[in-house]
This record gives sequence, structure tokens and C-alpha cells, in this order.
Amino acid sequence: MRPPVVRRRVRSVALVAALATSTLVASGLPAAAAPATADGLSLIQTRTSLLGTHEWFQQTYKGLPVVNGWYAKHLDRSGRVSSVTDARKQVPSNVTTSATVPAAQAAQTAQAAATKFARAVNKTGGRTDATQTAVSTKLGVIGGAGSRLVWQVTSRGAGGSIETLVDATTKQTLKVSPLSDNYDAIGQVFDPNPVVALENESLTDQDDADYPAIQKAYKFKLLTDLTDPTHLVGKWAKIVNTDAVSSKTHLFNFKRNQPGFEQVSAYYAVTVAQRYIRSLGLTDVNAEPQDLLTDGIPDDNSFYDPSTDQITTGTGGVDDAEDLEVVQHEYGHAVQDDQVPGFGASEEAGAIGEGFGDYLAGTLSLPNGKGFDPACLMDWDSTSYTDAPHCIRRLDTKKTTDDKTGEVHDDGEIWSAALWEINRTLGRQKADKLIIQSQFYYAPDTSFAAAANNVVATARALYGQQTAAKIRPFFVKRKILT
Ligand SMILES: [Ca+2]
Ligand SMILES: [Ca+2]
Ligand SMILES: [Ca+2]
Ligand SMILES: [Ca+2]
Ligand SMILES: [Zn+2]
Repeated sequence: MRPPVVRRRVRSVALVAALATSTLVASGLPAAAAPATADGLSLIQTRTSLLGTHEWFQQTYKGLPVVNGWYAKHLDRSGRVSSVTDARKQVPSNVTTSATVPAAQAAQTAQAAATKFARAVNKTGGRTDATQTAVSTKLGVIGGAGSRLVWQVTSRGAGGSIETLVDATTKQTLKVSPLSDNYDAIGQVFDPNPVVALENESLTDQDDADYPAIQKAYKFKLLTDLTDPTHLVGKWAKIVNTDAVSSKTHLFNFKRNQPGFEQVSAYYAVTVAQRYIRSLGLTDVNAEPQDLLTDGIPDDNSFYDPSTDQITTGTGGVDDAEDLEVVQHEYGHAVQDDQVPGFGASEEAGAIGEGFGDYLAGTLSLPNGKGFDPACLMDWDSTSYTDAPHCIRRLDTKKTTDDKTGEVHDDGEIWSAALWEINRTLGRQKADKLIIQSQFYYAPDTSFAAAANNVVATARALYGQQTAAKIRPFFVKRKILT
């Protein structure tokens, strides 16, 4: 539960002493009517910030929560109350606490009201499953004018969560309010791709058909961070196609034989990648809407163009954007280009670019790959041009610098193999944080050896000498370092 942002009033420090001694009297609340705790406040959370701690309390009335009744004490680092936030409501002492409307009836009333609300605001219009289902029904008291006992019902549906207040005496619906009011949409994707999802190496493109065997691979996913109410334009990804799809219902339900499918897939691939990078604490790494042009070329190829800062995906064989790993490989280039202007200005730097793109796709697929050959890349796109098992490249080759061919994708396997072993040894998040952080120090024309030294130095700075010593041998094994 989170206290509401609005309605907080911060009192001056001068008032703190008075509140501390006779809090309820000072605020005009009935001091006698709060048996649950001495002062009618129940501690719900304590947070530590840079300047002290913040104790948040739920206001109670005869043991029941007061809806939107909050109180917080802000303590400085020496433990002294520096200010309080008082968002309590007045509740007269004659408000009843025994409901005449049973919980089940209240839940039913709330579900109906919430479903009607969801349809009215067009959050779920056109969907067959607009229905809201009650997931929690609790007694509470609303304060202020019209103070009374209510059932506080939280319901959930495809369009999000809704809170409904039902009068516990008259069964009247008092208030319906969305708890998750944002532009998040829902769309279907393959995650990370059908070969991995269905663990089936015999699936083929079949000329972009939506055939029965592949339909089991569709997954509904939340399309988060949208900033446009109807288009796939958000904080981290932006579809720039001239045939960009739109939806007024927050539902982007396309099959793979429709161009909208690649658009949803690319939007999703980039947004989850950026959100993951941010979750590592790296909040300034290509932190902008990534332009995405899907089905932009007929070739069986995709690319990131640093001069336009755009990713373009092709339609040769399997449409490239149907495979999250293709999009995320390209996003790897966009990430490095954002960290180091002009990155890739030498053959080895170019190979590091390809190796990191592969690595990023591989590490992002780990949670959803169910352990099905996680070192194999672009398992679905590559069904068009490889024999089973279908991998454009792998993260676990035995390559060393002795195997260099001068072709950046081939040589990228030398780099990605070292990164992958770091990932398998340190764990995914620890390794990813280290590797992406290290890239800030790369020169645009770096060498394998210089970049490897950056990774080791970054490991030392982030995690200490032991970890640095643990990962260095992976570069030695590849003859990148001696
Ligand atoms: Ca397609
Ligand atoms: Ca960029
Ligand atoms: Ca393709
Ligand atoms: Ca894969
Ligand atoms: Zn590439």
C-alpha cells in the first residue's frame, strides 16, 4: 500500500512538540476512540533516506483503517522528529463499526460498478474480458463530512486495478477509482522466440503464416512506459513506421502475419531491455525513446544506424523483429553508441560491438528461456538460414584470439564467450551491471585487451579485488590478456 501523494500536508517543526505529546487532541480527533493502538495510528512502513528515516502510519478508528488517513513522522539522522505529514481524517465517535451488508454482497456490487467504470473509460473496450474481479474486500471507515463504515473493495481485470467503496449499511456505491491509471497496454509477442518457448527446433517461417503449431508461442505481455495514449510511442521505444499501428483500447493484439506484430515485438524488446538496465542502477544508458523501424527492409538483416540513432529490422526469412534477440542485439549497438560516441572504430572494437549485442540478447533471454540452450542466439530468426540447432552465433564457443578472421561478427564470439563466462560465474545481474558499467571507459577504437582491462578494473571498483581476480582468467583463456 502506498500513501497518496496528494493531500499530504507537512506541518512546521514548531508544531511537532505539541503533536508528540497530545497528537489526537491537537488534531481534534477523538482520543478515546482508538483501541487498536494508543493513538489510533498503526505503523505500516519505515523508510531510510539520505537525510533520515520516515515512519508512515495508517490512521485507525476502533481498529479499522480510515480510508486515505495517513500520518508520517520524519526523523533526522540523530533520531529527532524534524517534521510530520498529517493527512488524517476526522471521524466522529458515533460511526458504527458493524456492517449490515455482508462482504460477499459488497464484493458483487463493487465488481459490477468497477466493470462498468472500466468499460466507460475505454480502458478495456472491445475486449471480451473487461470484467473486474474482486481480489480483496476489507472494512474501513471514511472520515470527514459523510463519515461512515464502508467496504473497500479492490478488483482487477485486464485493464488494471480499481478500488470501489461500498456503503456497509446501505450497499450504495460511493466511489470508484482506478489504482493503475496509466497508458500501459497489452500486446502479444514471442518471448524470447517460438523455438525456445516451445522447445521445438522444427518450427519454420512458412512465409509468415499464423499456423496452428506456432500459435501456442504467443504470450500476452504488458507494454509499459507508453507516453502516447494510442500509439507504440513510449519513454524507451518509439515505433516510427509509416504504417505504425494504433489502438484506442490499449490492446495491441496482432498475429505474426500482421505488421503490427513486429511493431509490438520491437517495442517490447527494447522497453524490457531498458527497464532491466535501469534496474541495475544504470539509469543513464541510452535513456531515451529508441527509434524503431520494423519490416523496414526486405533483406534478412537488421541494423543500428548511429547517424540516425535508429534500429531498422528486415523481413527476409523470419521477420527479424519476431525474434526479441535480434532486436536486443541491435539495441546493444545503440547502448554502446550512447555510452561512447563513435564506438566501433577498429576491427576489435567492432567485434566487441557484435559480441556485446549477442551477449545482451542472451542475458535478457535468460529468465524466459527456461534453460533451453541459453547460449544459442536468435534461435527463431536463424531457422531460415541454419541447420538445427538453429543459432546465428553462440555465446559458448571455444574461440580465442588465435581464431580471429577479421570479420566482426565471427570475432565477436571471442569477446562474448568471455562475457558469458563472467555471467555464469558472477550471476546475471552482477555481471551485466559490471559489463555495461565498464563500457563507459572504452575508447571508440579500443582493443580486446584494453576493453578487458576496463572490465577487470570496473570489477575491482564495483566489487573488490577478489571479484576482479575471479574474472580476469576468462580473458586470459581467450588469449585477450596474458
Ligand atoms: Ca511477421
Ligand atoms: Ca540513442
Ligand atoms: Ca530474418
Ligand atoms: Ca536464445
Ligand atoms: Zn550487430
